[in-house]
Amino acid sequence: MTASGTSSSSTITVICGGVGAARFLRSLIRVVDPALVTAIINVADDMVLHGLSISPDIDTVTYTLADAIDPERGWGLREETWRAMEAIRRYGDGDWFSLGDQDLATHLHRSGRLADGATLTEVTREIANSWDIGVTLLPVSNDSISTHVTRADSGEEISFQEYFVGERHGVPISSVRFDGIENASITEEADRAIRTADTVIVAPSNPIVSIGPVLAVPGVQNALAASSAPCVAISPIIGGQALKGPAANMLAELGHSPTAVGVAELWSDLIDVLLVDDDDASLSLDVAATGVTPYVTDTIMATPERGARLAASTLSAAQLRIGSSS
Ligand code: FO1
Repeated sequence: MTASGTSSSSTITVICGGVGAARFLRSLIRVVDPALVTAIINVADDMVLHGLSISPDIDTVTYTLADAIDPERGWGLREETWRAMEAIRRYGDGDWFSLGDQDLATHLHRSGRLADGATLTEVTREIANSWDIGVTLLPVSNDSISTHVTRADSGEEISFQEYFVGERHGVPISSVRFDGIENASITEEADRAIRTADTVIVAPSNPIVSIGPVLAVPGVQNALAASSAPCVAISPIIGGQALKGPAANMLAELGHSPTAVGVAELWSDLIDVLLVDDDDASLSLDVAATGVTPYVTDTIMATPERGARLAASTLSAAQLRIGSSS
């Protein structure tokens, strides 16, 4: 057994979006062997632009674990150049979504392999291996799913990236739809990783547009229901705010409480324990009232040491469920 109470060979499956999940995974592999960790990653942010297949959450996780991510932006590669984007303006093509010169190589490789008939799972494995990522990275589905949101002001439906990047997530929304989800299915690899994990963790990612589409993929709920592993989540909302991105606004706009309590309410059928930041300790009783066990700790991964402590706390929190059910 390790200091956190988990066996040194326990497998961990983490349900992931982009930046928050990537930072959590980076912290997790400071305290456990990366070979024991599988990340099931959202694909509903994916899009085709300039004919290229772009998978932002998969790439954010890959580049972060490779220590190649641009630390300020939280997406794309560090020491990036943008000459291709400057050149493409010549043709009047949109440059609202920036693809760095080195990052383009990833999209070119992925697009070529998909066109050759490879699955997104296969290409993701190839890219992760090339970057020497010890964690197993799995898209939740090989099928095309794309998040769309309805603008509350005009009623117009726009793609997630138009909302997130084009509008800088500054417009209120009234609904979210995952286009293609009905015909999508969980991959065999993701299904197995959820069913056989010793611990399932829901990363501190946007509950609506990052974790939401993963949980909505047909087969994911069945896999989670079939798992006897403890399921622990980390609240991405602290003091009514997300550390990065529109999660708090989206929760409020869609009628949920933009707090750790709102997150517990959303996932009360799924998770056993919710890690709640020290700042939100006063919400513990309300979290407990949803049927989810609150675990109050420092959830801000501002330094590698704090991240590692959060990862260790998450594994300790999983033992709470095991302890209470045995
Ligand atoms: N985010 C931006 O805010 N602006 C961009 O131009 C942008 C380009 C981009 C290119 C590749 C990639 O993998 C991610 C990119 N992101 C960009 C981030 C991304 O759109 C979002 O962070 C996620 O989809 C939300 O999780």
